[in-house]
Order: sequence, then C-alpha cells, then structure tokens
Amino acid sequence: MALLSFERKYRVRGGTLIGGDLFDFWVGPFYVGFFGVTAAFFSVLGTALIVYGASQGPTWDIWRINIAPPDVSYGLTLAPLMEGGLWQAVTVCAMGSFGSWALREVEIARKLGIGVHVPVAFGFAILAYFTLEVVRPVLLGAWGYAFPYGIFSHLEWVSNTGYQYVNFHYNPAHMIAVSLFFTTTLALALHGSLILSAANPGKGQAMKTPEHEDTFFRDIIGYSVGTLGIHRVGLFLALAAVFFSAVCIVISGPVWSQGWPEWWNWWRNLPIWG
Ligand code: 07D
Ligand code: 07D
Ligand code: U10
Repeated sequence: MALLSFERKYRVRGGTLIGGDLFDFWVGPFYVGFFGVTAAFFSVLGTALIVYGASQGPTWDIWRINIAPPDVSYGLTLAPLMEGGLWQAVTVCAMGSFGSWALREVEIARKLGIGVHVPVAFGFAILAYFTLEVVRPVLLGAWGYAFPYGIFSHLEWVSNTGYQYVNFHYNPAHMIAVSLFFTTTLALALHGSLILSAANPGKGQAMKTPEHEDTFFRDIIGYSVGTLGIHRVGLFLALAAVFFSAVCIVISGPVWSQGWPEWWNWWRNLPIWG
C-alpha cells in the first residue's frame, strides 16, 4: 500500500490514553494528542527557561552557556532562581517533556496496533537521565551532584565525576556498559552491511533472499540468529548498554565512594594468586 493511502486508512480516531477525541488530530505530518500538547508545552517552557538563564549572563557563547544545579549546601531543598532554582525548573520541564514524548509514542503505537517496543526503549534513555539527575543526587543528599545543562559544562561534570573515583575505567559496570555500546555498533554494522549486500547485489542481478543472509553467517561462524532475531539482539544490546550505564553511575558514591581501582582489591587479595 502506498504511504499516502496507508495514512488515509490509519489516520482515524481512537487509541488515545487520555483526552478522548480532544487532541486526536494531526498537524502536517505530526500526530498531536494530549501528550503532544504537553510535550510542546514542557519543551517550549524548558527551552525558554534556558534562554532566560543565558540572558542573565555571563555569555551567549553556545558552547559555554551553563545552567548549573544548586550548590551542595542547599541539599535537596528548593533553591533561589539564579542559584540553581532555574536548573530545578528546567529539570521538571525535561522530565515532563521526555515523559510526554514516550506517552505520545505509546498512543501512536496503539493507533497502529503495533507493540510498544519504541517507547519502552526510549524509557531506558529516560531512566539513565532520571538516574543521573534525580536518583543519584537524592541518594547522595544534594541536587548539587547532578550534571549541569550546557554543552561544555556537562562534559566538565563527566570528567570531574570520573576523576573523583581516580580512574572511572575501573568501574566494573562502566566496563560492561562500554563493551555493550561497542557491541551495539558492531551488531548494527554487521546487520546494515548484510542487508545491503543482499538487497543491492549489483546492476542486473536479482535481489537476494533471507536464506542468502542466513547462509552467509552459517558459512562464516556456523550459526545465524535469523532475520527477526538480529533485531532482538540489537534492541537487547542497546538497552543493556544504557541499563549498565545507569548502574555504573548510581553505584559511584551511593555504593562505592573510594577510587574504582581500589574496588579490585578483593580480586588481588584472592589467595589463589599466592
Ligand atoms: C544523534 C540524536 C539527536 C540529539 C542531539 C542532542 C541538545 C542540547 C542544549 C545548549 C546521540 C541535542 C542536544 C538538545 C542543547 C543546550 C543547553 C543522539 C542523537 C544531537 N547529553 N555527552 C553530547 C546530551 C550526558 C557526553 C552531544 C543530552 C551525560 C560526552 C550533545 C543529555 C553524560 C559527549 C549532548 C546528555 C554525557 C556528549 C551529542 C541528557 C553521559 C560528547 C549527543 C538530556 C551520558 C558529545 C560536546 C548525541 C559532544 C556529547 C546532549 C547527557 C556525556 C550536546 C541532551 C551527563 C562525553 N551530549 N552526556 O549525539 O560533542 O547523542 O559534547 O541527558 O563528546 Mg551529552
Ligand atoms: C543520559 C541521555 C538521555 C537522553 C534523553 C533524551 C532531548 C531532545 C531534541 C534533537 C545514557 C534527551 C532528548 C534533549 C533533543 C532534538 C530535536 C544516555 C543519556 C532522555 N566512557 N562515564 C558513560 C565511555 C570515561 C563517566 C556512559 C567510553 C572516563 C561518568 C557510557 C569511554 C571518565 C559517566 C560511557 C569512557 C568517565 C560516564 C554514557 C572511553 C571521565 C556517566 C552513556 C572510550 C574522565 C555516564 C548514566 C550513557 C553514565 C558514563 C562510555 C571514559 C566518566 C557507558 C566509551 C574514564 C562520570 N561512559 N568515562 O549513559 O553511565 O548514556 O550515565 O574512554 O555518568 Mg564513561
Ligand atoms: C527506523 C527504522 C526503519 C525506518 C525508519 C526509522 C528507526 C524499519 C521504515 C527511523 C530512522 C530515521 C529516519 C533515521 C534518522 C534518525 C536519527 C539519526 C535519530 C535522531 C533524530 C533526529 C535528530 C530528528 C529529531 C527530530 C524531532 C524530534 C522532530 C522535532 C519535532 C517537533 C519540534 C514537533 C514535535 C511535535 C509535537 C510535540 C506534537 C505536535 C505539535 C505540533 C505540531 C506543534 C503545534 C502545537 C500544538 C498544536 C499544541 C499546542 C501547544 C501548546 C499549548 C504549547 C504552548 C506552550 C507555550 C509555553 C507557549 O527502523 O526501518 O524506516 O525510518
């Protein structure tokens, strides 16, 4: 079915989670829905707050604009606007807009009668963000441990937080997360290249089939995970990477407050090394 006639057939009312028919319409290519309105509201307001913060100085340099969380001395209280209160308001807007975006994805999936895999996957990204900005700071007792909003400033936070634990590469959950991210790109490269090799066999030749794809991997490594299976592998790898990222940062401080190299002492002290 051509895309336009498909859209005519499926662009019908129903499937909303909230608001009934009220916002059940499209604007150009975009589905609106109740959560489209809340997503637009929170993202416009959050962006406006960042622009307001930038207008209060000291710079309009896009790389150096910085909306910082309150000083650690404020603990978990509400801070004055220009001393971290703005960061707190932006964080509320960010959670509001990410949550709205995920729920808008759910409504679109329900309309189409497809699974909710996409919003579940996005939920893992939201979980990582929520862990960095809310869970870990709450466990450590101050908003000041959260990362600031700014291009360079958030990199400073990552570097400073990393060196606070001497060498973050020794964090075992960080190792697992990094390896999973690398594996995700390997899997996508294998999948993308395999599909193109079968679908674009060269001028004048017939497009090849999934049997060709399966056979390539049986010949080279003795096993093919299959055409549906590779998508399960990809989703699993990517979600596990983000999950272990959230783990690696939430244990840094709340669970282990020394340098990460020290964590390995239990291993070095095993009697088997003599
Ligand atoms: C390609 C989809 C498109 C999304 C894009 C990002 C904004 C921010 C806001 C000026 C893959 C849009 C950016 C809306 C503008 C202001 C106030 C997604 C694609 C193009 N980071 N990070 C970047 C965010 C964290 C880290 C780039 C966001 C953690 C490192 C971009 C978050 C840690 C490096 C960016 C977030 C961390 C970056 C490219 C939220 C650990 C880089 C992102 C909300 C996860 C790289 C200058 C990209 C860079 C980079 C955005 C969180 C580490 C500005 C929105 C605190 C080490 N991050 N980041 O392509 O070049 O993502 O930085 O959690 O080297 Mg970051
Ligand atoms: C948080 C993004 C959520 C995004 C959302 C959507 C918009 C809309 C609009 C485009 C989690 C936002 C959307 C704003 C945009 C439009 C229109 C994703 C998030 C909800 N590290 N490290 C990680 C590596 C070192 C350190 C994770 C590698 C050093 C700290 C990953 C190396 C030290 C933290 C990772 C390396 C250090 C991390 C990040 C190499 C610094 C974290 C991925 C090769 C000296 C962070 C949960 C992630 C983390 C994290 C990789 C080096 C410190 C596994 C490959 C040794 C402090 N590092 N790292 O989590 O786990 O994405 O965060 O050297 O906090 Mg690391
Ligand atoms: C995949 C795939 C596959 C495909 C695919 C893809 C995965 C099976 C079949 C998809 C993949 C690609 C296309 C590849 C490229 C993608 C990436 C590299 C990922 C990164 C993507 C980007 C960087 C693009 C990001 C772009 C975005 C997010 C779009 C931005 C959109 C907007 C700004 C509008 C959003 C719409 C909303 C919020 C809802 C509707 C709202 C409006 C239309 C605005 C008008 C508002 C209203 C009507 C509501 C009123 C608003 C109010 C009340 C708020 C007011 C508030 C105030 C404060 C004033 O596997 O193979 O192929 O293609």
